[in-house]
Amino acid sequence: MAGPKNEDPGKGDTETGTITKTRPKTKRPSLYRVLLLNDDYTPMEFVILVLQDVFNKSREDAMQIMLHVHQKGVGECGIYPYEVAETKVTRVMDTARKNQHPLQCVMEKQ
Ligand code: TYC
Repeated sequence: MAGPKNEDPGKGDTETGTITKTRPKTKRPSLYRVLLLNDDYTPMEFVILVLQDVFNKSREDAMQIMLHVHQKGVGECGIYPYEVAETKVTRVMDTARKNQHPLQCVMEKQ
């Protein structure tokens, strides 16, 4: 065959064909769902106030979430980065214990 081969037409000597993409080295925080569990003893009004105070819900949203938990057994209060979720769970559990209610709040990785 006559003449030099051109295996990579249109590209210069330094082009390897490898695509490298630079990314900012930021990690997205994992998110956690904060859940409220139903029980037979915690007053509905207490749950509504907790949802307003800890989760910044409107009275209407708090009422809906409380009723959902009351009927279904469990319900979502919000989704947050780990430390925010942990703080909210602690606030709920602390205020429930201080008021001698058995209300339970848990978090789970989303
Ligand atoms: N089931 C409770 C009652 O009838 C109300 C309640 C709702 C309790 C939601 C806990 O997470 C809860 N008083």
